[in-house]
Amino acid sequence: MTGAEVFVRMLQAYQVDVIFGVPGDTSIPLYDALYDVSSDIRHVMARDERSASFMADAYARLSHKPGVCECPSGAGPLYSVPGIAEANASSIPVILVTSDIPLSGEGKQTITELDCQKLFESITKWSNVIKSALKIPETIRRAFRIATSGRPGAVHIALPQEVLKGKFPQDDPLIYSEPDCHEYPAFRTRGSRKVLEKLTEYLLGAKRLVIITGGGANHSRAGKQIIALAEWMAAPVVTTISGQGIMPDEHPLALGVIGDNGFHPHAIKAVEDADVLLYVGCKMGSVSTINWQLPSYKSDRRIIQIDLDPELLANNFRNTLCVAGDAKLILKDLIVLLKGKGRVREPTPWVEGLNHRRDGFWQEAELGFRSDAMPIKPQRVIAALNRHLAGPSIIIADAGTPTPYITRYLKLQDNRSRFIIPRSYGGLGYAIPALVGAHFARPDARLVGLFGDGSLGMSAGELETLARLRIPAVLIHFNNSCFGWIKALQALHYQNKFYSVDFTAGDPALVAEGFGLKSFRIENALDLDESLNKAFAGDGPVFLDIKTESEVSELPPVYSWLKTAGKL
Ligand SMILES: Cc1ncc(C[n+]2csc(CCOP(=O)(O)OP(=O)(O)O)c2C)c(N)n1
Ligand SMILES: [Mg+2]
Repeated sequence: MTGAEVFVRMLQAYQVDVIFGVPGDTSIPLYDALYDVSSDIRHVMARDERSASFMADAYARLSHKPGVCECPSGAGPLYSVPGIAEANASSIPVILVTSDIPLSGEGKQTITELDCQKLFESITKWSNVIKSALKIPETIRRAFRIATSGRPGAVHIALPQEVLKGKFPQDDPLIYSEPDCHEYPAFRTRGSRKVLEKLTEYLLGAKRLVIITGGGANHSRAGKQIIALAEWMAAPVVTTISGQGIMPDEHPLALGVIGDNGFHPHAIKAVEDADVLLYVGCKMGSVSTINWQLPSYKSDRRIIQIDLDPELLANNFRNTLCVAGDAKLILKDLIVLLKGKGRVREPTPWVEGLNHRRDGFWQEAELGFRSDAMPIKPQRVIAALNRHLAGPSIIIADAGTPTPYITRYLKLQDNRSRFIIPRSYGGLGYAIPALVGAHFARPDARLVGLFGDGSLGMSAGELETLARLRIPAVLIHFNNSCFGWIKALQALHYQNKFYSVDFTAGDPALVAEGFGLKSFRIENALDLDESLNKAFAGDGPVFLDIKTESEVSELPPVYSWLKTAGKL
């Protein structure tokens, strides 16, 4: 066998069913090996390596399996950086394979020569150049093990030409996978018994317990345990943006989102009222804590943090208790301990008061939901989307207008639905390619992407991929002819001195049509429902070009912005 064949056999052993990539001169031997097994592994050709890496990221987030992407030497690895960095920082296992120039060409001005190992060292858990075909199986096993275990993340493997073309003994017993690492998180760890007993004691002593879930709770698939714990303790649950969807939004204990971007005021109040805060899989970074001001300091407030990465424990706040381990296993054990020590709690007047505020919030929101203003208000778009979501849905959003509005107003009801968004770097141009990855991870779900015109400019090429693969996705394009988010910051802090933030709208619907999508132009809010009806009825991608109000005209729900403007 050739090294390329061995590599493909290893992917088969790991039950990889899809690999995202862009072809190049150095990838020919690899493509030849993939050609021969095309029934097992689907190669999805992207139009840009950045997109391929975003596809693998979204696939991994939604399938709970590692995402695999590949690209050719030089420009390929350079273009794939955004998705690899995002996956790594967001604890998503993505394995990037770069086919490389011959080892014999190293240091000789070979075209596309690049020190990939060095390039990826700062944005992966591990970057390795395989030097011999004989080392492929053990290296691929290490790659999967590193990507899926501990705090999951990205891994890079380079396959130079000698390795791809090198010889390997037929039917070698070394070609096998470790089933533990087919999914993530691999090798889940329980919490220490002593620490869990202390945790039980703190929770039983709490008068106003609030559970805060981050992306880690979703990665751990701890939704059932979060609901069980919340219901047993009658404790409200609030989430970060990445923690959204952990429980149905209509649940009386699901209070909403905290932090700077798209926050719910009643969720923030719950955190401020709490005497015990239980963080689950949350990094407590700048956004969810509003620059570490939430929660404000109170000497008698207990902060407890559960995280699988001990390095994150008590990193940003002074914790009363740190619990290292997997969220799902820890909560399972915790619930058993709690049930052994008392009875289920009844909701207190405090929780009822928070729910009363929540009802008031949603009543007030109706004003925006019903507004016929032109350009269309973004909240009206999200309210219309909510009406059309039925059954399992995957919602993917980009930075800009979509983030605060979808975070605040999206209502996920189906426990098979998920909302994903790249929150480590918030790179524009994620949603369109991510829909491709989502399609392969969740063929059962309806797909919806939300993005601004700035994002479209960065990812329009993948409209062709969506059309070529006939992916039934509803694309919601917020057309405001500017990098609105940045323009709003200039308005807010620099007296409307707008500089390099406006661009021409052109005709994005025509661009989408040109790539083979069905498209609709929507300028009037009254047309939203009919267009969404048609879009959801389609069996291919549909592009909705919606003229929306920019962040300059009405400040979006961003805590620090509203505070600066004196609106909080
Ligand atoms: C790759 C990348 N470059 C720059 C930014 C900084 N940035 C954040 S929001 C934003 C403007 C987004 O414009 P658009 O997609 O049109 O959305 P809008 O805010 O107008 O709704 C920019 C440039 C970013 N997030 N990602
Ligand atoms: Mg814009």
